[in-house]
Amino acid sequence: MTITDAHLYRYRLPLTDPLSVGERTLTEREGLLLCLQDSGGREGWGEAAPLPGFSEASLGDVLEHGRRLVELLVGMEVSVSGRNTLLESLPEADLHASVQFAGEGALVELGAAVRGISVLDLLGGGDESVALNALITDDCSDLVEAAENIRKNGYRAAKLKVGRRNISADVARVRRVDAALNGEVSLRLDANRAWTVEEATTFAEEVGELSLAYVEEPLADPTALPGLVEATGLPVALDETTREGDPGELPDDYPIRAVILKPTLLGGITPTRAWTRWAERRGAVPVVSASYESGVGLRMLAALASSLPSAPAGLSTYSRLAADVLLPRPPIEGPNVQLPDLYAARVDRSAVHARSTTS
Ligand code: OSB
Ligand code: MG
Repeated sequence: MTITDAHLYRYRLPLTDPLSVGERTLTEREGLLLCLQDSGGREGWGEAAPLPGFSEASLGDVLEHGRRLVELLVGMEVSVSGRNTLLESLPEADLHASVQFAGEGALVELGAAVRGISVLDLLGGGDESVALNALITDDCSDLVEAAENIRKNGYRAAKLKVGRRNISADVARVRRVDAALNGEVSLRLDANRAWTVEEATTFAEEVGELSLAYVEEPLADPTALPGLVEATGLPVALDETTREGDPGELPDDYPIRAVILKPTLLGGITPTRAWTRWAERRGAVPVVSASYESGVGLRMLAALASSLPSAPAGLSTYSRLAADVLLPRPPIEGPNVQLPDLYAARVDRSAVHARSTTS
């Protein structure tokens, strides 16, 4: 196929509640959409939504790289015979992570449209029903009630943030949630690197008899992770670590249960697949997760999760958006999402603003 046209659009969506990210509080989510077209008028959309506090690039930086990508792609001849040839045709341009995700996502959507197959089939196939993780947010006033609802609704996994209180308060919260989940829902924790080795050791000893799925990034000093695991047996997952280097830079015997993969922050489908292969070799599961993308980014994440041996995906950030760029708004909620429902929606052009691609 030949890419005959490419356009960038900006969106700005209200959040249901103010969102604290790093040191900032957001009341709306902003990002860019990339639309690629072929000579037959078929379209593929991708999303570049840098997350303040997590992405180094600002929206302005991303717009600049988006324009560079558009210049590289327009007029390009792309073989759509397979996922690898398609993604390898994306020029090496040292783009910001979210722009790389937009480029890969749009190419995959366009390639699927040209071939007349689903995005999932282009990615290598998988189940059309994708299991999701439930998030127990910090403002859940009644943790037990929240956990019971998650169990009754049939979720397979739930996630609770820890590390924002003292250790004994976290231990008490985790015990209450774990009891309410009643062994029917696997419990994931995320400490976002809050703890010293001593704190993490105390935590691990206090919850030792619970069968936690994993604790994401327990340590402020991640180099102490192997020692912590050896001393306590705490099941751990990597998240922040994946954004600090390539998988090949970690020791072969790195003792982890899961790797949280956020393609918007990681740089798209290709590094997500590289981390997945690394995780599989260690018997660890990949967990594809969102970073507050709109429906365009989210449906690519859902399809990607299905195409990988991913444990229930972390897409619950979508519920924080009070509006979407897709119409009708897709049902990205509940214990499972159905990919055909997500791909039945179309980008609502009245909800996005065209950005000149020639500055
Ligand atoms: O700390 O894992 C994180 C979202 C964006 C950026 C970083 C993180 C998150 C979440 C989302 O925790 C919650 C989820 O995984 O569903
Ligand atoms: Mg995390």
